[in-house]
Amino acid sequence: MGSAFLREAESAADVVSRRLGISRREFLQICAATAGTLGLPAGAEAAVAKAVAKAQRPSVIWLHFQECTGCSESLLRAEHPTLERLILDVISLDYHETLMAAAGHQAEAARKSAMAANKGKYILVVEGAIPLKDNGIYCKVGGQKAVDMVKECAADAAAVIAIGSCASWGGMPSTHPSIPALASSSPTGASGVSEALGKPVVTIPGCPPNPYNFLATAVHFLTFGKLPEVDKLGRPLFAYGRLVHENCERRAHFDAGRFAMEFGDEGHRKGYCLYKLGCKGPETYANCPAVGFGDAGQGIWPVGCGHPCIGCTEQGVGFTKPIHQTAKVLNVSPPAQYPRIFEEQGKGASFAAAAALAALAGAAAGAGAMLTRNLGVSHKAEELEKAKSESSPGDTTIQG
Ligand code: FSX
Ligand code: SF4
Ligand code: F3S
Repeated sequence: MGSAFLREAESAADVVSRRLGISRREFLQICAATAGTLGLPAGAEAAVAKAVAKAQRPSVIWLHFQECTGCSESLLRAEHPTLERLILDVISLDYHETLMAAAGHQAEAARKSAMAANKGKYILVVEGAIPLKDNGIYCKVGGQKAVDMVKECAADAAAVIAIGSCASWGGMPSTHPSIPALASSSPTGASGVSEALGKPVVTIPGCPPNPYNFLATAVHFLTFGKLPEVDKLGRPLFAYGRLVHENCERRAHFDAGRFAMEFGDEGHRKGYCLYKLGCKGPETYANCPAVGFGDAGQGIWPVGCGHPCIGCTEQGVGFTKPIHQTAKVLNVSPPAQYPRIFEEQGKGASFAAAAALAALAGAAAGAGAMLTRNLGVSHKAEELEKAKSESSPGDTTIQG
Protein backbone atom coordinates (compact mmCIF):
# COMPACT_ATOMS: atom_id res chain seq x y z
CA MET A 1 0.00 0.00 0.00
CA GLY A 2 1.50 3.36 -1.03
CA SER A 3 2.47 5.91 1.59
CA ALA A 4 0.23 8.55 -0.07
CA PHE A 5 -2.74 6.19 0.45
CA LEU A 6 -1.81 5.68 4.10
CA ARG A 7 -1.44 9.43 4.65
CA GLU A 8 -4.86 9.96 3.09
CA ALA A 9 -6.32 7.24 5.32
CA GLU A 10 -4.71 8.80 8.40
CA SER A 11 -6.13 12.20 7.64
CA ALA A 12 -9.54 10.56 6.98
CA ALA A 13 -9.26 8.94 10.41
CA ASP A 14 -8.50 12.34 11.95
CA VAL A 15 -11.53 13.90 10.25
CA VAL A 16 -13.94 11.18 11.37
CA SER A 17 -12.59 10.85 14.90
CA ARG A 18 -12.96 14.62 15.39
CA ARG A 19 -16.45 14.48 13.91
CA LEU A 20 -17.48 11.67 16.26
CA GLY A 21 -15.63 12.89 19.32
CA ILE A 22 -13.77 9.58 19.70
CA SER A 23 -10.07 8.91 19.63
CA ARG A 24 -8.37 8.15 16.34
CA ARG A 25 -7.25 4.85 17.81
CA GLU A 26 -10.84 3.86 18.70
CA PHE A 27 -11.98 4.78 15.20
CA LEU A 28 -9.22 2.77 13.53
CA GLN A 29 -9.95 -0.20 15.80
CA ILE A 30 -13.58 -0.19 14.64
CA CYS A 31 -12.46 0.13 11.00
CA ALA A 32 -10.14 -2.85 11.49
CA ALA A 33 -12.95 -4.90 13.07
CA THR A 34 -15.31 -3.94 10.23
CA ALA A 35 -12.72 -4.84 7.58
CA GLY A 36 -12.12 -8.14 9.39
CA THR A 37 -15.86 -8.85 9.52
CA LEU A 38 -16.04 -8.29 5.77
CA GLY A 39 -13.18 -10.75 5.32
CA LEU A 40 -10.91 -8.07 3.85
CA PRO A 41 -7.13 -8.55 4.16
CA ALA A 42 -4.94 -6.94 6.85
CA GLY A 43 -4.45 -3.25 6.15
CA ALA A 44 -7.92 -2.83 4.63
CA GLU A 45 -8.95 -0.71 7.62
CA ALA A 46 -7.29 2.22 5.83
CA ALA A 47 -9.67 1.77 2.88
CA VAL A 48 -12.64 1.47 5.25
CA ALA A 49 -11.56 4.66 7.06
CA LYS A 50 -11.39 6.53 3.75
CA ALA A 51 -14.77 5.23 2.60
CA VAL A 52 -16.41 6.24 5.88
CA ALA A 53 -14.83 9.71 5.77
CA LYS A 54 -15.81 10.47 2.20
CA ALA A 55 -19.03 8.66 1.49
CA GLN A 56 -22.36 10.39 1.24
CA ARG A 57 -24.46 8.95 3.99
CA PRO A 58 -27.43 6.98 2.67
CA SER A 59 -30.80 7.84 4.18
CA VAL A 60 -32.20 4.99 6.30
CA ILE A 61 -35.82 4.48 7.25
CA TRP A 62 -36.07 1.96 10.07
CA LEU A 63 -39.37 0.27 10.88
CA HIS A 64 -40.31 -1.72 13.98
CA PHE A 65 -42.92 -4.46 14.11
CA GLN A 66 -43.22 -7.64 16.22
CA GLU A 67 -39.98 -7.66 18.21
CA CYS A 68 -38.27 -6.68 21.45
CA THR A 69 -36.10 -3.84 20.04
CA GLY A 70 -33.04 -5.87 20.97
CA CYS A 71 -31.61 -5.31 17.48
CA SER A 72 -31.62 -1.53 17.96
CA GLU A 73 -30.42 -1.90 21.54
CA SER A 74 -27.47 -4.03 20.50
CA LEU A 75 -26.48 -1.42 17.91
CA LEU A 76 -26.80 1.48 20.29
CA ARG A 77 -25.22 -0.10 23.39
CA ALA A 78 -25.58 2.92 25.61
CA GLU A 79 -22.82 1.67 27.90
CA HIS A 80 -20.27 1.50 25.08
CA PRO A 81 -21.47 3.92 22.45
CA THR A 82 -18.43 4.24 20.16
CA LEU A 83 -19.71 1.80 17.56
CA GLU A 84 -23.13 3.40 17.67
CA ARG A 85 -21.61 6.80 16.87
CA LEU A 86 -19.93 5.34 13.84
CA ILE A 87 -23.10 3.59 12.67
CA LEU A 88 -25.01 6.84 13.00
CA ASP A 89 -22.19 8.57 11.10
CA VAL A 90 -22.18 6.03 8.29
CA ILE A 91 -25.93 6.23 7.73
CA SER A 92 -28.39 9.06 8.02
CA LEU A 93 -31.06 7.60 10.25
CA ASP A 94 -34.01 9.67 9.11
CA TYR A 95 -36.80 7.64 10.67
CA HIS A 96 -36.52 5.29 13.64
CA GLU A 97 -39.53 4.95 15.93
CA THR A 98 -37.56 4.13 19.07
CA LEU A 99 -35.03 6.93 18.72
CA MET A 100 -37.02 9.80 17.24
CA ALA A 101 -38.39 12.57 19.42
CA ALA A 102 -41.62 12.83 17.41
CA ALA A 103 -44.68 10.82 18.41
CA GLY A 104 -48.14 10.06 17.01
CA HIS A 105 -49.15 11.92 13.83
CA GLN A 106 -45.88 13.85 13.85
CA ALA A 107 -43.94 10.59 13.65
CA GLU A 108 -46.03 9.38 10.71
CA ALA A 109 -45.53 12.73 8.97
CA ALA A 110 -41.76 12.41 9.54
CA ARG A 111 -41.76 9.00 7.84
CA LYS A 112 -43.69 10.28 4.84
CA SER A 113 -41.44 13.31 4.42
CA ALA A 114 -38.22 11.22 4.78
CA MET A 115 -39.57 8.86 2.11
CA ALA A 116 -40.51 11.70 -0.23
CA ALA A 117 -37.19 13.53 0.26
CA ASN A 118 -35.13 10.41 -0.50
CA LYS A 119 -37.44 8.66 -2.96
CA GLY A 120 -35.71 5.74 -4.68
CA LYS A 121 -32.51 6.29 -2.69
CA TYR A 122 -33.17 5.31 0.90
CA ILE A 123 -32.35 2.01 2.56
CA LEU A 124 -35.32 0.46 4.31
CA VAL A 125 -34.32 -1.44 7.44
CA VAL A 126 -37.04 -3.58 9.00
CA GLU A 127 -36.79 -4.89 12.56
CA GLY A 128 -39.41 -7.35 13.76
CA ALA A 129 -41.73 -9.89 12.22
CA ILE A 130 -44.78 -9.06 10.17
CA PRO A 131 -47.99 -10.89 11.08
CA LEU A 132 -49.77 -12.18 8.00
CA LYS A 133 -52.51 -14.25 9.63
CA ASP A 134 -56.09 -12.92 9.46
CA ASN A 135 -55.16 -10.37 6.85
CA GLY A 136 -52.36 -8.92 8.99
CA ILE A 137 -54.50 -7.35 11.70
CA TYR A 138 -52.21 -8.26 14.63
CA CYS A 139 -49.71 -5.41 14.31
CA LYS A 140 -50.61 -1.86 13.41
CA VAL A 141 -48.62 1.37 13.63
CA GLY A 142 -50.58 4.62 13.44
CA GLY A 143 -53.63 2.56 12.42
CA GLN A 144 -51.80 1.05 9.43
CA LYS A 145 -51.15 -2.68 9.24
CA ALA A 146 -47.48 -3.70 9.39
CA VAL A 147 -47.78 -5.58 6.10
CA ASP A 148 -49.18 -2.50 4.33
CA MET A 149 -46.56 -0.21 5.82
CA VAL A 150 -43.66 -2.43 4.81
CA LYS A 151 -45.01 -2.66 1.27
CA GLU A 152 -45.49 1.09 1.07
CA CYS A 153 -41.97 1.82 2.35
CA ALA A 154 -40.30 -0.87 0.23
CA ALA A 155 -41.86 0.43 -2.99
CA ASP A 156 -39.51 3.45 -3.17
CA ALA A 157 -36.47 1.98 -1.37
CA ALA A 158 -33.09 1.47 -3.06
CA ALA A 159 -32.51 -1.60 -0.89
CA VAL A 160 -34.27 -3.49 1.87
CA ILE A 161 -32.48 -5.03 4.85
CA ALA A 162 -34.27 -7.28 7.34
CA ILE A 163 -32.41 -6.95 10.63
CA GLY A 164 -32.72 -9.64 13.30
CA SER A 165 -34.22 -13.09 13.15
CA CYS A 166 -37.78 -11.77 13.55
CA ALA A 167 -37.56 -9.75 10.34
CA SER A 168 -35.51 -12.45 8.60
CA TRP A 169 -38.06 -15.25 8.88
CA GLY A 170 -40.37 -14.55 11.83
CA GLY A 171 -37.88 -15.47 14.58
CA MET A 172 -39.19 -15.77 18.11
CA PRO A 173 -42.71 -14.41 17.38
CA SER A 174 -43.14 -17.16 14.78
CA THR A 175 -42.68 -19.91 17.39
CA HIS A 176 -45.55 -22.38 17.38
CA PRO A 177 -47.43 -22.81 20.67
CA SER A 178 -46.75 -26.03 22.56
CA ILE A 179 -50.53 -26.66 22.80
CA PRO A 180 -51.12 -29.37 20.14
CA ALA A 181 -54.43 -27.93 18.92
CA LEU A 182 -52.78 -24.57 18.19
CA ALA A 183 -49.41 -25.82 17.03
CA SER A 184 -49.91 -25.57 13.26
CA SER A 185 -48.61 -21.98 13.04
CA SER A 186 -47.69 -19.03 15.21
CA PRO A 187 -50.73 -17.28 16.69
CA THR A 188 -50.30 -14.22 14.47
CA GLY A 189 -48.65 -15.81 11.43
CA ALA A 190 -45.45 -13.87 12.20
CA SER A 191 -43.36 -13.85 9.02
CA GLY A 192 -40.19 -12.41 7.57
CA VAL A 193 -39.93 -9.35 5.32
CA SER A 194 -39.30 -11.34 2.15
CA GLU A 195 -42.48 -13.35 2.75
CA ALA A 196 -44.46 -10.15 3.31
CA LEU A 197 -43.02 -8.48 0.19
CA GLY A 198 -42.96 -11.62 -1.94
CA LYS A 199 -39.35 -10.97 -2.97
CA PRO A 200 -35.89 -11.70 -1.55
CA VAL A 201 -34.22 -9.16 0.73
CA VAL A 202 -30.89 -9.02 2.54
CA THR A 203 -31.26 -10.55 5.98
CA ILE A 204 -29.03 -10.08 9.03
CA PRO A 205 -30.40 -12.66 11.44
CA GLY A 206 -29.44 -13.09 15.08
CA CYS A 207 -31.42 -12.37 18.20
CA PRO A 208 -30.00 -9.85 18.40
CA PRO A 209 -27.62 -9.76 15.43
CA ASN A 210 -24.03 -8.69 15.82
CA PRO A 211 -23.82 -4.90 15.25
CA TYR A 212 -20.66 -5.40 13.18
CA ASN A 213 -22.64 -7.41 10.65
CA PHE A 214 -24.98 -4.47 10.15
CA LEU A 215 -22.14 -1.93 10.11
CA ALA A 216 -20.13 -4.05 7.66
CA THR A 217 -23.18 -4.39 5.38
CA ALA A 218 -23.66 -0.60 5.43
CA VAL A 219 -19.93 -0.01 4.84
CA HIS A 220 -20.03 -2.47 1.92
CA PHE A 221 -22.90 -0.45 0.45
CA LEU A 222 -20.90 2.78 0.91
CA THR A 223 -17.65 1.37 -0.46
CA PHE A 224 -18.93 -0.67 -3.39
CA GLY A 225 -22.32 0.97 -4.05
CA LYS A 226 -24.18 -2.32 -3.59
CA LEU A 227 -25.18 -4.75 -0.90
CA PRO A 228 -22.87 -7.72 -0.25
CA GLU A 229 -23.24 -11.18 -1.76
CA VAL A 230 -25.74 -13.33 0.09
CA ASP A 231 -26.71 -16.99 0.53
CA LYS A 232 -30.09 -18.42 -0.47
CA LEU A 233 -31.65 -17.04 2.72
CA GLY A 234 -30.40 -13.53 1.97
CA ARG A 235 -27.61 -13.62 4.57
CA PRO A 236 -24.34 -11.82 3.68
CA LEU A 237 -21.75 -14.50 2.99
CA PHE A 238 -19.02 -12.58 4.79
CA ALA A 239 -20.91 -13.09 8.04
CA TYR A 240 -22.95 -16.26 7.53
CA GLY A 241 -20.77 -18.27 5.15
CA ARG A 242 -19.39 -20.57 7.87
CA LEU A 243 -20.89 -22.68 10.62
CA VAL A 244 -20.39 -21.47 14.20
CA HIS A 245 -18.85 -24.91 14.77
CA GLU A 246 -16.11 -24.24 12.19
CA ASN A 247 -14.58 -21.33 14.09
CA CYS A 248 -15.48 -22.29 17.65
CA GLU A 249 -12.62 -22.19 20.14
CA ARG A 250 -14.00 -25.40 21.72
CA ARG A 251 -13.81 -27.30 18.44
CA ALA A 252 -10.68 -29.22 19.43
CA HIS A 253 -12.63 -30.60 22.40
CA PHE A 254 -15.45 -31.70 20.08
CA ASP A 255 -12.96 -33.45 17.80
CA ALA A 256 -11.34 -35.15 20.76
CA GLY A 257 -14.62 -36.17 22.38
CA ARG A 258 -14.32 -33.95 25.44
CA PHE A 259 -17.82 -32.78 26.32
CA ALA A 260 -19.55 -30.96 29.16
CA MET A 261 -22.37 -33.30 30.16
CA GLU A 262 -24.14 -30.99 32.61
CA PHE A 263 -23.99 -27.29 33.42
CA GLY A 264 -21.37 -26.81 36.14
CA ASP A 265 -19.77 -30.24 35.81
CA GLU A 266 -16.07 -30.71 35.44
CA GLY A 267 -16.15 -30.61 31.63
CA HIS A 268 -18.20 -27.42 31.69
CA ARG A 269 -15.82 -25.77 34.11
CA LYS A 270 -12.87 -26.81 31.99
CA GLY A 271 -14.35 -25.24 28.86
CA TYR A 272 -15.12 -28.47 27.00
CA CYS A 273 -17.45 -28.67 24.01
CA LEU A 274 -21.13 -27.93 24.69
CA TYR A 275 -22.52 -30.23 21.99
CA LYS A 276 -24.11 -32.62 24.48
CA LEU A 277 -25.79 -29.70 26.23
CA GLY A 278 -27.59 -28.94 22.98
CA CYS A 279 -25.16 -26.54 21.27
CA LYS A 280 -26.50 -25.83 17.76
CA GLY A 281 -23.17 -24.51 16.44
CA PRO A 282 -22.80 -27.53 14.12
CA GLU A 283 -25.94 -26.53 12.16
CA THR A 284 -25.89 -22.74 12.52
CA TYR A 285 -24.26 -20.35 10.10
CA ALA A 286 -22.84 -17.23 11.81
CA ASN A 287 -19.55 -15.51 12.58
CA CYS A 288 -20.10 -15.18 16.36
CA PRO A 289 -16.87 -16.92 17.44
CA ALA A 290 -14.81 -14.87 15.00
CA VAL A 291 -16.33 -11.45 15.69
CA GLY A 292 -17.54 -11.67 19.30
CA PHE A 293 -19.92 -9.30 21.01
CA GLY A 294 -19.62 -6.06 22.92
CA ASP A 295 -15.98 -5.28 22.01
CA ALA A 296 -15.09 -6.78 25.38
CA GLY A 297 -12.26 -8.97 24.16
CA GLN A 298 -11.88 -12.46 22.80
CA GLY A 299 -14.27 -15.21 23.80
CA ILE A 300 -17.26 -12.97 24.49
CA TRP A 301 -20.05 -14.77 22.67
CA PRO A 302 -22.60 -17.37 23.84
CA VAL A 303 -20.38 -20.48 23.70
CA GLY A 304 -17.36 -18.49 24.88
CA CYS A 305 -19.36 -17.62 28.01
CA GLY A 306 -20.35 -21.25 28.61
CA HIS A 307 -23.83 -21.33 27.04
CA PRO A 308 -24.64 -23.57 24.09
CA CYS A 309 -25.46 -21.76 20.85
CA ILE A 310 -29.24 -21.89 20.42
CA GLY A 311 -29.01 -21.36 16.66
CA CYS A 312 -30.52 -17.90 16.78
CA THR A 313 -29.41 -17.07 13.20
CA GLU A 314 -30.77 -20.26 11.68
CA GLN A 315 -34.36 -20.67 10.54
CA GLY A 316 -35.69 -24.05 11.64
CA VAL A 317 -33.16 -24.25 14.49
CA GLY A 318 -33.40 -21.13 16.67
CA PHE A 319 -36.73 -20.91 18.56
CA THR A 320 -37.79 -24.17 16.93
CA LYS A 321 -35.55 -27.00 18.07
CA PRO A 322 -35.62 -27.63 21.82
CA ILE A 323 -32.57 -26.11 23.48
CA HIS A 324 -31.44 -29.45 24.97
CA GLN A 325 -31.77 -31.40 21.70
CA THR A 326 -28.42 -32.22 20.14
CA ALA A 327 -27.62 -30.58 16.82
CA LYS A 328 -27.60 -32.23 13.45
CA VAL A 329 -23.88 -32.18 12.70
CA LEU A 330 -23.53 -30.88 9.16
CA ASN A 331 -19.89 -31.89 8.88
CA VAL A 332 -18.16 -34.54 11.02
CA SER A 333 -20.11 -36.48 13.67
CA PRO A 334 -18.33 -37.48 16.86
CA PRO A 335 -18.14 -41.25 17.28
CA ALA A 336 -20.46 -42.43 20.03
CA GLN A 337 -17.74 -44.73 21.41
CA TYR A 338 -15.62 -42.00 22.96
CA PRO A 339 -15.06 -42.50 26.67
CA ARG A 340 -16.05 -40.10 29.41
CA ILE A 341 -13.12 -38.01 30.51
CA PHE A 342 -12.76 -39.68 33.89
CA GLU A 343 -13.99 -43.20 34.32
CA GLU A 344 -15.21 -44.13 37.76
CA GLN A 345 -12.56 -46.19 39.52
CA GLY A 346 -12.93 -49.90 39.03
CA LYS A 347 -15.60 -49.50 36.33
CA GLY A 348 -15.57 -49.23 32.56
CA ALA A 349 -12.59 -49.42 30.26
CA SER A 350 -9.09 -48.54 31.32
CA PHE A 351 -7.81 -45.23 29.97
CA ALA A 352 -5.40 -46.95 27.62
CA ALA A 353 -8.08 -49.29 26.26
CA ALA A 354 -10.65 -46.50 25.92
CA ALA A 355 -8.18 -44.25 24.15
CA ALA A 356 -7.20 -47.03 21.75
CA LEU A 357 -10.86 -47.72 21.03
CA ALA A 358 -11.56 -44.05 20.52
CA ALA A 359 -8.59 -43.67 18.21
CA LEU A 360 -9.85 -46.61 16.16
CA ALA A 361 -13.38 -45.21 16.11
CA GLY A 362 -11.98 -41.83 15.11
CA ALA A 363 -9.99 -43.35 12.28
CA ALA A 364 -13.05 -45.27 11.15
CA ALA A 365 -15.09 -42.08 11.12
CA GLY A 366 -12.42 -40.48 8.97
CA ALA A 367 -11.84 -37.75 11.50
CA GLY A 368 -8.13 -37.75 10.77
CA ALA A 369 -4.89 -36.73 12.35
CA MET A 370 -6.20 -33.66 14.19
CA LEU A 371 -8.60 -35.74 16.18
CA THR A 372 -6.08 -38.39 17.21
CA ARG A 373 -3.57 -35.68 18.05
CA ASN A 374 -6.03 -33.96 20.35
CA LEU A 375 -7.03 -37.25 21.84
CA GLY A 376 -3.38 -38.02 22.55
CA VAL A 377 -2.95 -34.70 24.34
CA SER A 378 -6.10 -35.29 26.31
CA HIS A 379 -5.08 -38.82 27.17
CA LYS A 380 -1.66 -37.80 28.50
CA ALA A 381 -3.12 -34.95 30.53
CA GLU A 382 -5.76 -37.22 31.98
CA GLU A 383 -3.26 -39.88 32.97
CA LEU A 384 -1.27 -37.22 34.79
CA GLU A 385 -4.42 -35.91 36.50
CA LYS A 386 -5.42 -39.44 37.41
CA ALA A 387 -1.98 -40.17 38.87
CA LYS A 388 -2.21 -36.94 40.87
CA SER A 389 -5.66 -37.67 42.22
CA GLU A 390 -4.66 -41.23 43.13
CA SER A 391 -1.73 -39.88 45.14
CA SER A 392 -3.98 -37.42 47.00
CA PRO A 393 -7.29 -39.22 47.60
CA GLY A 394 -10.18 -36.92 48.43
CA ASP A 395 -8.91 -34.08 46.25
CA THR A 396 -10.94 -34.36 43.08
CA THR A 397 -10.79 -30.72 42.04
CA ILE A 398 -9.44 -30.32 38.54
CA GLN A 399 -7.83 -27.05 37.55
CA GLY A 400 -9.03 -25.85 34.16
FE1 FSX B 1 -35.45 -8.66 19.62
FE2 FSX B 1 -34.95 -7.52 17.11
FE3 FSX B 1 -34.58 -10.81 18.71
FE4 FSX B 1 -36.23 -10.01 17.08
O1 FSX B 1 -33.69 -8.53 17.49
S1 FSX B 1 -33.32 -9.36 19.88
S2 FSX B 1 -36.75 -10.46 19.29
S3 FSX B 1 -34.35 -10.87 16.48
O2 FSX B 1 -36.27 -8.33 16.09
O3 FSX B 1 -35.53 -6.92 18.70
FE1 SF4 C 1 -18.31 -25.21 19.77
FE2 SF4 C 1 -20.80 -25.98 20.00
FE3 SF4 C 1 -19.29 -26.97 18.05
FE4 SF4 C 1 -18.87 -27.67 20.57
S1 SF4 C 1 -20.71 -28.14 19.34
S2 SF4 C 1 -17.32 -27.08 19.08
S3 SF4 C 1 -19.32 -25.80 21.68
S4 SF4 C 1 -19.92 -24.85 18.27
FE1 F3S D 1 -26.91 -16.86 18.16
FE2 F3S D 1 -25.51 -19.05 18.34
FE3 F3S D 1 -24.34 -16.83 17.72
S1 F3S D 1 -27.17 -18.43 19.68
S2 F3S D 1 -25.50 -15.29 18.82
S3 F3S D 1 -25.84 -17.91 16.52
S4 F3S D 1 -23.53 -18.41 18.99
